[in-house]
Amino acid sequence: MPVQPTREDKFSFGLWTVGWQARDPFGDATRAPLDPVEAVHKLAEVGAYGLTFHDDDLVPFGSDAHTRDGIIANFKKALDETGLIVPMVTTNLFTHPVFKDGGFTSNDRSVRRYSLRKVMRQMDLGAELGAKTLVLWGGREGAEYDVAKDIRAALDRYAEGLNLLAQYSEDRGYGLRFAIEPKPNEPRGDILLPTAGHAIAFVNDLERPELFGINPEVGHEQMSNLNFAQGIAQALWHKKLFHIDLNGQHGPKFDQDLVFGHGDLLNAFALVDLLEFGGPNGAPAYDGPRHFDYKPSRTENYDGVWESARANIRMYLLLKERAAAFRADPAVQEALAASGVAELNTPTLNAGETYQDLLADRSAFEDFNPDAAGERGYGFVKLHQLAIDHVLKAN
Ligand SMILES: [Mn+2]
Repeated sequence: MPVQPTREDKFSFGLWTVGWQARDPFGDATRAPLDPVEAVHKLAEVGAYGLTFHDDDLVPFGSDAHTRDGIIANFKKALDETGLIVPMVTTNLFTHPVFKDGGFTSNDRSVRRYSLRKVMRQMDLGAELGAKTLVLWGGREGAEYDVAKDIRAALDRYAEGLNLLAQYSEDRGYGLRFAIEPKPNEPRGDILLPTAGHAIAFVNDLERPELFGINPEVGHEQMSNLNFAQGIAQALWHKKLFHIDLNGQHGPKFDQDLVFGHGDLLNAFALVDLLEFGGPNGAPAYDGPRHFDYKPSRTENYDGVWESARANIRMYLLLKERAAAFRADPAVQEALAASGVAELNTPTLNAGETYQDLLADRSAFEDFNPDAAGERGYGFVKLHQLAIDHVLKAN
């Protein structure tokens, strides 16, 4: 199956994904460190258009200024040679012991001030490299013990920090958009802003809500047993889908970070169908990076790492092709009509109709026959089977 990625597909990878050395809580690294310059060249080869990174992915924590400048210069050279861009950057506020109780929401005020400075420094670098989005994954912003964290105070400090960063971006002319990445737990026992819904509600109460959206990750929502495609649809409805992390997960358990589509395949199909064809008249509903945030399994050597990077792209493009075939199939269009899917777009009231008009409409209630309407079969199972037939290319 020819599935050749192009730059227009906007596939991007985190440097921490392919660069993950596969150290886990039970075992040592199984792979040698990856030089960021090599990562740039390999990702260009596999068909990515972009590379993203935490500050410490590129420049090891604690490097002196001279070392930092050298690493950044080499990295920029590799970007120039390959044409890869940096659409998004993010900040590591979780690895060093100083962040053990969080960054923006640590009980220790000095840690909170240090965290803001660390993010501002990464914003400077991101803006210099042309990044449009700053992702904030607050993996340490949370608690294990309810009595040890004042959640409302923590949310005050979270908001205080984000408001400051937005002001900084605007004053410096960086024009960054900020995307919160929700996750329910891991590494903290419970993490603040655990789901897409929590994060959307939170960012709408910030000083500049228009600058803030979310960066939902497939596995993170599925760890909470939520329907990812449905959550993305809601994020789109709120105009808050600023970025997306694609990967795979098998339901509520530890964060598996599998290749995209290697978990819940049918939900991945629904997601790609939504992103690519869910806009007006079948246009894409999202035009940002298709960003893979996965971890090449610990069993893989570097050949397997690049194979798994390719697998993410292949899965996405195969599902896009399958969704296009699903949409184009006359039998599907017939089944969609029989199921009344498009009927939901018709407003429940007529144009200009008031509740007085509704009360006066006897056909809506007095003369309505709920028993007859209750006999309708919606044909959803047939429609869903047609979708699966297309995923399996069985039609
Ligand atoms: Mn994850």
